[in-house]
Amino acid sequence: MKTRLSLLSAVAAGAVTSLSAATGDVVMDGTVDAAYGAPLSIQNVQTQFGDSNLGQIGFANGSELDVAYGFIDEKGGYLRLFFAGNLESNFNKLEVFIDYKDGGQNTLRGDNPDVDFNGLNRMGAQGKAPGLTFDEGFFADFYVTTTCGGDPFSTFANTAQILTDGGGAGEYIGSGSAGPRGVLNGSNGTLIAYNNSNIRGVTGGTEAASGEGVTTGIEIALPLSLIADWGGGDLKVCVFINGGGHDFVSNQVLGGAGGGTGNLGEPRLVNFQAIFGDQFFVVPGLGGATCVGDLNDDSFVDAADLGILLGSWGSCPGCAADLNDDGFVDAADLGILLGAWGPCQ
Ligand SMILES: [Ca+2]
Ligand SMILES: [Ca+2]
Ligand SMILES: [Ca+2]
Ligand SMILES: [Ca+2]
Repeated sequence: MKTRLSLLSAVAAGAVTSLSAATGDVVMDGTVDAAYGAPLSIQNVQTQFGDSNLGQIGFANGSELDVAYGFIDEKGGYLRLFFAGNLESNFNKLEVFIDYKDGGQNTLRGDNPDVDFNGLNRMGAQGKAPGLTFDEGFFADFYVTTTCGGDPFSTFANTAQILTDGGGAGEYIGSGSAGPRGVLNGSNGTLIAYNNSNIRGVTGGTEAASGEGVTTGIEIALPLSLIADWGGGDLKVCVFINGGGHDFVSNQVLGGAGGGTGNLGEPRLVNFQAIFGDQFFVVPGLGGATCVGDLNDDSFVDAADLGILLGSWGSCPGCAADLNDDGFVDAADLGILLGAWGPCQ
């Protein structure tokens, strides 16, 4: 009996291994996989957008962002992101902004691609309203938004480039449902899986709290080909939950906005620089080869990097050569580069 049982479990284990290996050790199902590793950010405030208690993989009656995970899946060719929590099935929006290269927008412009009924531009500059502003040093380059609702339960998603000077490409990528059979298989290769069954995590309110321990939510696989010109460095991600018209920012942001923070409201007036801490988290890039001052990623800090730094001299917010992130490429950055001269350690 014992032999038969271990044979059976060996077969079962083999089946599971081959299944998950085919998708880079990650199963798209809205449940966090071991491959995601440790959390990159954990919610630190209760939700003011409802505390879901339905426990269904589709319908949810509240929205919260409890934990963020992410990694570069080189084998699968994806940037993988996982947001544990819930997205209320009333067409609330999960807004994901990625800063993965030089340039982009620190404050959202009003002339970005028209996606999701112009929802991206609903957050951008208009008239005297400046537009949603990210933390210092965060210059968004790409946008993913997903939403859910209806009966039967359905999910939808859009993506857009965020270019320094506006414009660019954006598109509606398709719809799906909940669980492993409902994966949204986007027209641009993006995969999105939902499991809305969490009834734990943070509760309703505005007090300090912890989203630790939640393992279900929204799972996104973004083809690396979509993040054009990514150089292999670290990626910053700002994620938050917004109202159904992209028109009312909740207090659910990662990195968390902190205890005592209520809903942030009008997106065009949201300024994450005015909120304590980083309202973004970092997904580590490839390898450990990136070192401070190695601007061309060849594992040496040398004349080639010096040339890049001198070529960016002056006011250059968001530039890679702005090594101390103060918006200027100047003698301070030159000093850092010279201090790191030689092979990366
Ligand atoms: Ca999964
Ligand atoms: Ca950028
Ligand atoms: Ca909860
Ligand atoms: Ca901040």
